Amino acid sequence: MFLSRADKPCFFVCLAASQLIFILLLYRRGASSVFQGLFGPYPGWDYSKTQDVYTNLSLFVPDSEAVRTQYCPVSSPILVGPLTITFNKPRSLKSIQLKNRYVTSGGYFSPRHCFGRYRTAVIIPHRNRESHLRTLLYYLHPFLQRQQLHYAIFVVHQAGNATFNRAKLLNVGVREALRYDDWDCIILHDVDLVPENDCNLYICDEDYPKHLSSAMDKFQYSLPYWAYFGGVSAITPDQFMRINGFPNTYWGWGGEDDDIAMRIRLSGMSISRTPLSLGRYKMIPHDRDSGNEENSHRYNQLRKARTTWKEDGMNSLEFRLLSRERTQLYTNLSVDIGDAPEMPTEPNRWSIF
Ligand code: UD2
Ligand code: MN
Repeated sequence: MFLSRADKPCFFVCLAASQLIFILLLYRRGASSVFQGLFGPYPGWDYSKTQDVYTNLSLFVPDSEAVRTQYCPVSSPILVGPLTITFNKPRSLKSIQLKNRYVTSGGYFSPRHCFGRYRTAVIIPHRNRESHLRTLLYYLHPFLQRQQLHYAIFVVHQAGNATFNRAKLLNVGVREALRYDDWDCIILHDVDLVPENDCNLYICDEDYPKHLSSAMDKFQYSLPYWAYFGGVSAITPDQFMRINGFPNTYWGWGGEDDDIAMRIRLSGMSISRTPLSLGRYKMIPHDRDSGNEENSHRYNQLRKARTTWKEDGMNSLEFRLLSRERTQLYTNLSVDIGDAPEMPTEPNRWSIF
């Protein structure tokens, strides 16, 4: 039966055409997005039933005599899955501190009844987003504690009114964070993105940089395009050095995330990605900030990224650290990263990025 059908040339044409369409879809939308599109959402998570991120957090409190003798389990016993996230309540630093009694100066936490298996630094680029920062801290501290990580939160604050430069701030954050501890994993985190599922672990993939915010509400919980790398990602110090860190030269909004995605491929790695069912985030709604206007040079910069990535990055990073301050919920690094240079206006050529 099969043999006789396969003999017909039309069978092979149809087979080839369907394979071509499938490959095109994978290329354009990303594998997880295509599978989800074809087969519906991955089973397992019901986001209509959510829990408070502080539920049972007190289970982490040991009796005072308890001594840590062993590593925490690979899988934390008190993860709850989908979380209730709301942005309508303002949060004060004081109230967040009261709810996170075991977070120590500088935004550090270590599980108290076992040794954290993973050491994770979270780096947040920041300017003029204090209320977003408080909301993120309110959700992120208990989220990370539930995962039994040894962690710290670093906020890299761009001082002054020069054009914002997210990628350069992240470079500063990584360089400075590595002075504090021997981190296994560095999480690069937009200030306005809140994870919706505590099983989305803030640990790194051994082989490749990992994109954690694969499904955001602002993109209807799907990837906007195949190589997308914005939002929240996880990278080991080694992987970060392999790509020479991030570009320092993207001033203003846009392009830097695509440059990073390109560096990852140019250095022989790929992007690993949290499945869409797990990598869900809510973004606190906001307008474009003044001082972070669209970077009109980004397409031209991206066209040259193939040649510039080796000389623009950690090996060319210059900044002036103005202060290091250990507040109760995070380490604040205030930094002068300079100003955008005058750039010649070149005609913008279309690019796939
Ligand atoms: C998208 C990406 C982001 C980045 C950006 C382009 C998402 C969810 N995120 O963010 O990762 O690639 O596009 O540059 O798609 N920030 C401040 N103060 C400012 C300006 C920016 O703190 O004045 C920080 C803050 O951490 C913010 C991040 O930079 O979350 C990205 O800026 P955005 O939120 O204004 O841009 P958005 O949402 O388009
Ligand atoms: Mn945003």
